[in-house]
Amino acid sequence: METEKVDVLSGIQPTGEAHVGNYLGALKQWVEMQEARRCFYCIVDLHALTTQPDPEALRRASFDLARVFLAIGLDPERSALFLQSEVPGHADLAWVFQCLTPMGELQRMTQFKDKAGAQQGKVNVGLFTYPVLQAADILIYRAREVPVGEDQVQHLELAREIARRFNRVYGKLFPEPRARLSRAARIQGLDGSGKMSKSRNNHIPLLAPPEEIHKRVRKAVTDPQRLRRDDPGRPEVCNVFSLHGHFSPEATVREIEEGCRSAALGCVDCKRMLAENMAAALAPIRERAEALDREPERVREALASGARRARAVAAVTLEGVRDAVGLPV
Ligand code: AQP
Repeated sequence: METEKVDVLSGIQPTGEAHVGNYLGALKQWVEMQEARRCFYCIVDLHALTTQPDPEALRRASFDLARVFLAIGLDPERSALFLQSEVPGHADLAWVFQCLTPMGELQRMTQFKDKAGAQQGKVNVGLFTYPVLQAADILIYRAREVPVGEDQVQHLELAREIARRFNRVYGKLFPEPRARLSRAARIQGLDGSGKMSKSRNNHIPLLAPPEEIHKRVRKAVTDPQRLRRDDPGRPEVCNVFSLHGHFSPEATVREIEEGCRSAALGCVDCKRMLAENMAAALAPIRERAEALDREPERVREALASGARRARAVAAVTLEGVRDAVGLPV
């Protein structure tokens, strides 16, 4: 049985199209991390069930995300790429963890409060226990590092607490995983309302063609105090400027900063430059994704081999857990 050591685990939900926030906040560093570490990356389709997606749409979104994994440069020979639901141990371990987790700890989760608030009392139990399943996703591989955006730090703290509690009650089995924040831990949405996310429709899809990137960037909110073309702007509060930092060369970023402050550069031109640079940076990813559309078997094979590796590691942990808690092994 394979018992490879897993350094890094991270996951992403197949609830629609991956966007620039997901890419800069998480996916980009997934690729960097696979250079020196053993990484497991999963598409968390069980988590997606909390939104009760149409079954066909869920299957399609899971496949599309796997295609994005390969298109951004994740290498299935190095990293295990798989669907969470293809490793049965995640849900089993989540149950054991649920029995160790006080309700009060889950009630404090800000993501739950945000999402439950919007659903006015109709919120499902899956959304409530979501962070426990997330803890199981990580701990079943005894992963030490979890690259995430800022929105996930609280969930990771809970995973650490669950690991400590399990170890205290049943004996040491789990390491405490660390969050690894990227330089782009919180990418703002284009409407300036908070983080970039699909549900707020304030995002730029990672595979958007150049025309769509231009269209979305054109509508982006900028410095609210810059009302006229001749008003000097404040780059430090401008979301378009902060995106330049991820897509434009350093020298251009400096020129934009000066141009904005002196009003020599208007928002229209600044946005056009951003859209052009973003489209150029993302073009190779979109082209690789289009090529993979013509070779879907490459995507399916990557997922199948990833799931085999993941199941092997998960089985070892689960056996240890069953033994520790008193279930037959
Ligand atoms: N705006 C963001 N900035 C930085 N990182 C982000 N991540 C998500 N949004 C941002 C990071 O992407 C990874 C995958 O997260 P996810 O599966 O939870 O994606 P998501 O949150 O479902 O994306 P959305 O668009 O925010 O979904 P909705 O709107 O449906 O809730 C994580 O590492 C996350 O931190």
